Amino acid sequence: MKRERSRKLYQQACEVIPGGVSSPVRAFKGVGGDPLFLQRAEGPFVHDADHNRYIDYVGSWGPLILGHAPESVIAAIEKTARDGTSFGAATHKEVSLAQKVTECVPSVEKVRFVNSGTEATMSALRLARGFTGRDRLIKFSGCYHGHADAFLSDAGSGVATLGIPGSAGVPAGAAQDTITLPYNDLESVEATLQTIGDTVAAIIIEPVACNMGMVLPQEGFLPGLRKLCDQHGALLIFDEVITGFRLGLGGAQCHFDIKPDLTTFGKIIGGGLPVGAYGGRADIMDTIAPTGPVYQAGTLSGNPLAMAAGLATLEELSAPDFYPSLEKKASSFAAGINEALEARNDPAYLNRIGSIFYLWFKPGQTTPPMNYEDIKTANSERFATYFSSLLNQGVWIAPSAFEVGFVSSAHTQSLLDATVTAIGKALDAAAGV
Ligand code: KE4
Repeated sequence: MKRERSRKLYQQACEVIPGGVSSPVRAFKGVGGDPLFLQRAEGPFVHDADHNRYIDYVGSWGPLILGHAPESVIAAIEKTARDGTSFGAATHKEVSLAQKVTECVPSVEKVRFVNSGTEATMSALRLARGFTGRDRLIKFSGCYHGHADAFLSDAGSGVATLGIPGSAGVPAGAAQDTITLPYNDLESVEATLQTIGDTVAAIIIEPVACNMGMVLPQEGFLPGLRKLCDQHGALLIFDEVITGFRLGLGGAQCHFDIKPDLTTFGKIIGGGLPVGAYGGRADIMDTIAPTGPVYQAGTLSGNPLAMAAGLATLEELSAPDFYPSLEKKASSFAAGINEALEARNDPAYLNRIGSIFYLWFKPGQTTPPMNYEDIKTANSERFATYFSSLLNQGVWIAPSAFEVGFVSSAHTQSLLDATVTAIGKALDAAAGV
């Protein structure tokens, strides 16, 4: 495939944008070569600047569970835009979306909208600190909660992709209150809380870790965190920026039947427009200004345009057969991939939950990864070859061994079958690495 225009755009971009990208993980540093510049998309397809078409499993990193430019969402955006995009005032659309979120997620009694997942987690942490009067935070290696100072130690996603321990520019004062522990290691959490439990404001976790590749919570881990938080008076924050409305209308917390104190959202609730949110117990949420002393604000928070896109998206997701139909597609896709893996003596391990999937390039592995240390033992060169082979076959997956893939409702069975064939060829190409 020729990608001349992408290459030229990348050269121009590097003159005026750091690294030529607006977010580091897009820069292809984890797979080599120049980043793709995309131009348009529809349904399950994206098209690059050279008019090459790809079946898309990045889905803009999670928001596009309906695929690109779904008719109902575009119509809602077009209609709303004609009445104004943002007023900097309260509107009925944000009330409607807040009502929808609280109906779908029982632990969320009140919710505040912001403009990104980072804003959501940053605000939830400040709220937890304000509500408990404590400063410390426990997070888990390989989890990514956005780029606010407190979350960047040993983080996943772009931080992992670049192979950096954290970030320059984070003052010691901001990082000293963050304790980072191994995912699925309940004993380390228990031991930590036994020594400093009365100084810990919150434990934040991705209930399914999707920024170190994919690591599922082991039996007892999430209930154990719930119990420890109750014992020590810390708040449990579920970062459901990826899993929220992805694993079902109730997200991972309903899937695992665990009730966090606060939940953060992003991606899907904006339907492809910039929306984040944090919500939870009313007594905690009422600590947020103007009803309480914890300050958080935002010029474009709750703007009618983004609210309309989110409402139209959740409307589609509320159809009774939406998730069962998506699960049918995703499980059939996974079965095809596992067949391809078994036929090649398991060069990688497939992890999947719902429409989120991840290939861990650890040959001969028959048990799932438990934590970030496990994930990092994968063969990253093999992944890079696999990625390039898929790209040249017209399949677009995340350009990082620490990101997951997404099936959308726009992916047809025939496209998924064609992708399984392409994956087989990509595994063969990577076998020699
Ligand atoms: P944003 O600020 O990027 O909207 O959301 C931050 C965030 C918070 N929590 C979780 C669990 C997340 O996955 C994210 C962002 N996800 C990454 C991709 N895995 C964003 C991609 C990027 O940084 O370009």
